[in-house]
Amino acid sequence: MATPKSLIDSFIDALVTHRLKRRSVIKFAAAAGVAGAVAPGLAASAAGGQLFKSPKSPGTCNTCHGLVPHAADYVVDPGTEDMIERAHALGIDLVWDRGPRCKYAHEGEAGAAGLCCFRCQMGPCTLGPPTGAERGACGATREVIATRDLVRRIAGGASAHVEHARAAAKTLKGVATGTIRDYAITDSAKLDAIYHGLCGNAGALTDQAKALAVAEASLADLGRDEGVPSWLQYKANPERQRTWGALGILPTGAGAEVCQAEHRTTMGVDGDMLHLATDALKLGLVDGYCGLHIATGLQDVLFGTPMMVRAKANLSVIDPKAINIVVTGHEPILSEKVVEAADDYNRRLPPVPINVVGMCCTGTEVLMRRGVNLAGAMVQQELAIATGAIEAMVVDVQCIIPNVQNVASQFHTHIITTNPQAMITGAMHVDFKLESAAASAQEIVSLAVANYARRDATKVHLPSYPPKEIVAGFSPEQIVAALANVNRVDPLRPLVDNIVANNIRGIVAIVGCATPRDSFGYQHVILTKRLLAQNVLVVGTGCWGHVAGQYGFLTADPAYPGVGSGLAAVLAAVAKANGLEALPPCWHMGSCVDNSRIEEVVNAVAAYLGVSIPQLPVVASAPELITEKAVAIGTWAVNLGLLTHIGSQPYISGSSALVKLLTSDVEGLTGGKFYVERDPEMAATGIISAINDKRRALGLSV
Ligand code: BF8
Repeated sequence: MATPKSLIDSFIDALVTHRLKRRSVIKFAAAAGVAGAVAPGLAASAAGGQLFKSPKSPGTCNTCHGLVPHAADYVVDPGTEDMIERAHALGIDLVWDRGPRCKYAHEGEAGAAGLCCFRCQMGPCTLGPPTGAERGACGATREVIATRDLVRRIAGGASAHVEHARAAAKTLKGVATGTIRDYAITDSAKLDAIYHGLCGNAGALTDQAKALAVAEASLADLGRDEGVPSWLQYKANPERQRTWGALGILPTGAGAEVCQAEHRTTMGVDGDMLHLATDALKLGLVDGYCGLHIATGLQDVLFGTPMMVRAKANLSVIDPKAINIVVTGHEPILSEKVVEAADDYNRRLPPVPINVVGMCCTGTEVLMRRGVNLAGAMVQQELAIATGAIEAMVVDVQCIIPNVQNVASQFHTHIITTNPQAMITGAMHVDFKLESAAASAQEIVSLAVANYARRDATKVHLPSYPPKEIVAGFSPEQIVAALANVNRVDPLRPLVDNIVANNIRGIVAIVGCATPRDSFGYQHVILTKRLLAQNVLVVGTGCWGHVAGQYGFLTADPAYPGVGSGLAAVLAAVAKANGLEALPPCWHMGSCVDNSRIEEVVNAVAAYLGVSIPQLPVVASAPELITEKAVAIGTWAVNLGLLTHIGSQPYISGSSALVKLLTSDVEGLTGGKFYVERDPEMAATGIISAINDKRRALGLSV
């Protein structure tokens, strides 16, 4: 017999099948008061996830699927909405449509709470409401099961950044030894700075010798079995290093730490929540200093340190009159060469030129250094293909959803994988080798050019909304250079003085993914807006940068719409000193590994004021986090001593003890803690309040 819930599901299905606009479905469900009964997958389809039940106390999965007021009606980028409608009209299901698929997570409320364990063949075990069990087959408690899985997620995220760092280090080593000839040392000054930071001042050496020493020191950090990573000693400020040492969380090499984490969390090894949680903190440091910093630093040496750059952002950067290549993933080692090969092709003035556009963090890397236009965030990959105008989507590693191949199979688009660690069933593969990088890039470009003949013009659909003009490239070097035009002798002074004077209330780093659980970019935009209005300087990285660009937060508008008067005046003064009409209200600092750049700024401000990082009016936020990498970065931020806001709990709410540890008690250890708040309006209030508290403690006005 049909239940009310199944009837509603059928109704929604019929509506979607008959191509009613998803917003109509959302509004109908909301008006009828049946939101909570809608099947989760279809709710995600209809509402981007906001039709789930209201947040409950820790221990229920709804803590990560709470109702966010007004999210359903919010349009960040009309072009994205247009393409979602278009994809649905073509019968293409998207990441917004599929939604979470764990039965126990959403009906029994255990999976999302971290209470499902797959660590051995006696299970799987589910604790909590679905089974009533409080211990697994081995006796593991809620605390142990939830913490073990959190450790594994952080280890997964850290390993992604470590492998990214390894690729950069191997490239630099090959350049230094001459085995890799398609890359070069582009930024000698940065190389020199890193060399002295890692290896000390060992006399005058050639760039090649310095590069070899830096590459080998970096690779040694990944492989070391004892001692602290040299990059941690180089980049982390002394107070933090002392704090971590006293806590016993200083890591050794990345390989050893990730391997130990896997070992500790396998069945029947570490059965103590606190002990496991210290491993989580340690892995956060592995992420920061064996992943993020190495990747950023060595990529700057190879490809240049970003400086201010103009570009455009949103799906409309895809050009229906050009051969379009999307580069997506994370490592610029590939995309830099693709951009070069496309430029070479275009220099021959072909009848149809190539238009390279970027997505995800690879897109951000080539935006920051080359001004390549941004097509969109990770969740928009399917939409880019649905334009019907993409000849090749070239992917390297991380955040490439496998469904891109399903969507591509409905068009002429080639999905081209390039990394032996990242294959996709049905996709083409070009074996990208560092030693023959230029040739591989040319092969990719040739595949795209040949594929243009297969484009079906009747399937091409681009949103009619023009791209946003953006300004990016805010490396610490660029920030200091811009401030130096205000005060050449003491460049940081204009920034610090304005913080002290409360023209800048504080700094918030908004980073990380864009979730498909809400309307695209909703939480990023609301949070950013509210903070700007309160004179908070917002810097950011990752998929936030795509949302920010598409909404207009990276547009240099001399009217500074929505920006508090104090912050607007500071931005205008810095712009004027640099001969610019305006600066963007938010400063885009790069890809997710470039969160390392944010630490550089925070360290500099702390040193200038003579205080520790936890004392600063600085907060980190990942309102829409998705990936394990984001969890690892968040843990690193807590280690730095920052209040770290996240918009959903990382599958730990089933253990109230672990929740208390990470959202409260850990502050007594590192000075930082997690703050979980799904509603961006509430999050903005909470973040401003925390900033004000820090200001008061420093004796500053609020
Ligand atoms: O590293 S922000 S969805 S693209 S994980 Fe991925 Fe998240 Fe986007 Fe870059 Ni970061």
